[in-house]
Amino acid sequence: MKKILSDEEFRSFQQAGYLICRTMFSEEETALLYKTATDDAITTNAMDFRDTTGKDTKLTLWFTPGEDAFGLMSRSERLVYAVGELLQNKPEEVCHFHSKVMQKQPLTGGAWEWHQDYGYWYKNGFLYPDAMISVMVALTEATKENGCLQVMKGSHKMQRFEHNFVGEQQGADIDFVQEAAKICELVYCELQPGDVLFFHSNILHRSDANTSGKSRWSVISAYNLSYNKPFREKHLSCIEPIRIVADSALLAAGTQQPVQVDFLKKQDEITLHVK
Ligand SMILES: O=C(O)CCC(=O)C(=O)O
Repeated sequence: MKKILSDEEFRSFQQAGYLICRTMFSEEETALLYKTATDDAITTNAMDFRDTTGKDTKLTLWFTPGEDAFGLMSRSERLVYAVGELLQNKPEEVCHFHSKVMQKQPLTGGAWEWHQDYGYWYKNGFLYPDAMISVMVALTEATKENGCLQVMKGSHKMQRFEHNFVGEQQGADIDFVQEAAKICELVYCELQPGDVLFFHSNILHRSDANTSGKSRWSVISAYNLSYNKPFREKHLSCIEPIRIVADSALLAAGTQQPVQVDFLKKQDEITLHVK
């Protein structure tokens, strides 16, 4: 079977809880994804999430991957196979929980508090954190200045911490975060367009507000293994194996397919804890 990641990359992910793969998407593919991020369907379904200082980040989230550029990206062999390798399972068992476009606007884009994705997803009734992973594809450059993702290296080996609302977001219990910070190295995951960041569902991560004049846009797909059946989640994409497509499908389809997907509405997010 096709192998996407080296043994060294696999080991690095197991130890650190994250992995950066440079230029997984070409310039042409990234331009196409960026154009799709500006599609009316994405922008009109964007929700604002306020940080504690009143700054907003825009987030558009959907569950079932479609035939549009984002659907073909998250269903591509390169991502689904890589996820299968990191979660130590067959690509046929990999399911798509949700994807989201994150837009941090110049100067006004807000911060995200320290959290674990499984801190949210636990509340949807998923039992196995090791069966879940997030994959960020950079659509613009992500730097310290424009609020790139920060991770606490190795923190995925710790437990799930309690998460509570901090403004409109949920943050991990600050006492645990402070203790974890004494032990774990803080890493700024700076990315170029087309780079991909894989991160474990239990790794502590956050991002700063965008204080620069440059936007920071990315798309994050969250994956789950089919055996990890949540008992409080109404969207079924997370347990339906992905219809994998060839890597070439993205460029072949271009922008022909409209983005017609099951977008999340803000009220649902608050009750369903899916972010
Ligand atoms: O994009 C960001 O800055 C934060 C994203 C994040 O924390 C998440 O999706 O869990």
